[in-house]
Formats: sequence, C-alpha cells, structure tokens
Amino acid sequence: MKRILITGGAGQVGSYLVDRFHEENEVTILDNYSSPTRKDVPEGVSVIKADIRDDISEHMSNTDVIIHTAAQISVVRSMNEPFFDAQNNIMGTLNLLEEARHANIERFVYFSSAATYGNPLKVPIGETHPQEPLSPYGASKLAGEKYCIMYNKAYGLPTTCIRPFNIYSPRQDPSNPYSGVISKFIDKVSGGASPTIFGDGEQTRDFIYVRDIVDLVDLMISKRTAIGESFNAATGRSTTINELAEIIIDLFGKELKADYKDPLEGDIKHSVADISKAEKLGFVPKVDLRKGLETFLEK
Ligand code: UD2
Repeated sequence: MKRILITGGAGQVGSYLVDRFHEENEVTILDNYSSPTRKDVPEGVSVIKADIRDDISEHMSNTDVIIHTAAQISVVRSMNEPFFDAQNNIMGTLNLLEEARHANIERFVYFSSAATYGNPLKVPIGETHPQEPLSPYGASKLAGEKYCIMYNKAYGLPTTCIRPFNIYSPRQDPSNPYSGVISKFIDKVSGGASPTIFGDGEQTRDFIYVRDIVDLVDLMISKRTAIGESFNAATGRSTTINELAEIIIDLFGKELKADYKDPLEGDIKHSVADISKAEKLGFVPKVDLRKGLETFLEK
C-alpha cells in the first residue's frame, strides 16, 4: 500500500492510472479540471483541485509516489502559445520537483513524450536517439525530463521518465481537435463516414494502448533500476495509417473507403520505438492493436 499522488488524474492517461492503483493503494488526484476526461471520482480516491504550479507542500508529507501526467498536451497550442506551454510543462514540473525534493518521496514518475525526439534520424528509435524537438511542446517536455534526471543526480530524488509514443484509449475525446488519429477514425467510421488520410497513408506509427502504459509505470515504480532513467513506452510494432483505417473499417463492419487529402506539413513519415530498455525492466506490451481497438466498441 502506497500513497500515490497522480497529477492530471482526471485526464486520459491519469484516469487509467487511478483505476489501476486505487484498489490497493491510497490514491489522490491532483488536477485543475481545466479539461477533464473523467469528472467523476472512483470511491475512496481523494481529490486536490489545484494547479501544478500552486503551493501543494502541505500534501507532500502524505505522499510516497508522484506520477506526473498533468501537462499542456497540444503540439498545435504550443506553437501558438509557447509561454502558456512552458509555464505548464516546465514551471509546473519544476514546482512539483521542488515540492518533492523537500519531502520523503520514494518515486517521481514523469511523463515525457516521443515528441522530444523530433524527426527520427533512423527507426526504431532507441532512448539514445538525439532529442531534437520540433515544437515548443517537445522542447518543454524535454526540459521537464532534463530537470527530473538532474534532480536525481543533484539531489538524489528518485525520478524516472517515460516517453510514450502514440497512446490511444476509448477515453480520448474525438471532438478535441488535438486528439490522435485513432479517435478521429473511430468517430468518423462509427458514424458511417470515410476516414480522412493525409498523404498516401504509408506513414507509420507505434500505437500503444493506455493499459500497457499503466503496466510500464507500475514497473517504473517498483524497480530500483528505473531510477534516473528514461524509457520508451511503445510496442515496437509499426502500423501504417492505411492499415489502421482498414482495421477500424473492418471492426465496425462498414463498406467504406478512406478519403485521401494532401499530406500535413511537417508530418513525420516513420515512427517506431526500440523498447528493449523497457523490456529489460520486465515490460511486455500485451494489447495488440486490433484488441485495443475492440475496447472502443464496448464504450
Ligand atoms: C503525435 C502526437 C503529438 C506529438 C507527435 C510527436 C497525438 C494526438 N499526437 O503526433 O502530440 O507527440 O506524435 O511525434 O498523440 N492522420 C490522418 N488522418 C487524421 C489524423 C491523422 O491521416 O484524421 C495521420 C497524420 O497525418 C499522421 C498520423 O495519422 O501521419 C498520426 O497522427 P496523430 O495526430 O495521431 O499523431 P502524430 O504521430 O502525428
């Protein structure tokens, strides 16, 4: 039984972490509820309605583990509002690290992003691949990661960082313009409309179901070897956008053809992770794409 504080606990990833951990642990959500994915709170879970930049020192003495998922998550918004992005993702993270430094924290798990790699020089992308972000979002996530690793080296805070690739879950909101391709395709196809593919559809991504992300976080909390390290969170399998569209159309039993549009400017062609470092920690991605997508039908 640990006392776990989950920042962004009302969000897409945070809410699944709450679900996983709350039965056997004492879980507290810290969220400003600016864009909650889930508004209701599971029984027994406490809520601190606050921003990650607020003074939350009074709560630190009751915390063993911090899982920091709260962030400004939109690449597009970061391009238009880089200060807003940095205030949330850099200053918010630094605030939490400072609070944690003065408390007796067993583990601080930071959600970084595959966006920190920028345009891959080669695939699969291992953790030692250069991190040359192409957006303020990628830069702020990288800054947060650097602070976390530095806090481990300089202050001995037991930090560990996760770099998720393309996460999907039925809780991703398709009406959010910043949502990923899977929620957009599902939204269209389930309503009988053709999915829109940008470019020739031969670009690839490494899609990871949110429950596999939760499994990796669990390992990062329990394994001492995770401290001071960063881990790719992905499946190591690449899927083309054409394949994705086919699977979703098939799953919903529709007779549809994708609608092709011009490629998006700056779109990354191929992205797939080398997950051997996470595998050494004991990570095994369990949900294949089709199985993960089937959970959208149960929604
Ligand atoms: C993901 C992240 C982004 C950033 C980036 C780093 C999401 C939603 N976005 O961008 O935040 O971390 O990785 O590399 O997780 N596409 C279509 N039709 C659509 C929507 C998308 O063809 O209706 C294509 C799009 O052109 C791209 C692929 O699908 O090639 C994936 O798009 P995405 O927006 O889900 O994610 P990505 O990898 O571009």
